[in-house]
Amino acid sequence: MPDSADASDADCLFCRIVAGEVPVELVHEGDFVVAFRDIDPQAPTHLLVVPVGHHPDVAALAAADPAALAELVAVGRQVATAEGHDDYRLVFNTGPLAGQSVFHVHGHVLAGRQMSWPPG
Ligand code: DGP
Repeated sequence: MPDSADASDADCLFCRIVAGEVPVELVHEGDFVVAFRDIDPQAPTHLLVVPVGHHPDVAALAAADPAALAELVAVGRQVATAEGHDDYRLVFNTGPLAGQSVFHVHGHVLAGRQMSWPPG
């Protein structure tokens, strides 16, 4: 799987979403980060913040392009605030055991209900 800011994987669902090949409800579209509504929301607000470049997980993104990770975190806050939420959870599932199913890094922005801890 490619791991550079310029690489796009034809088999990667989120690369296809970034390319506009799979329809989603976009809430943010920038040069480096996009955000869209999760197809299976786990909270009243459930958005995914996704870098345009293909990186398999958040650690890979941090190593390859820390500025894009900083932008992704900033956009996470921006889209939560835009939906009226000062409080939100930003989650990066990393690896199958942690619940990652799409191997193009994405932050889940969850808000609008009381969150419990520990997560399941
Ligand atoms: P994770 O399991 O952490 O890798 O999260 C992947 C998320 O992606 C999951 O919450 C569901 C979401 N998802 C999967 N396919 C699609 C899709 O085609 N459209 C949208 N909007 N979300 C998707």
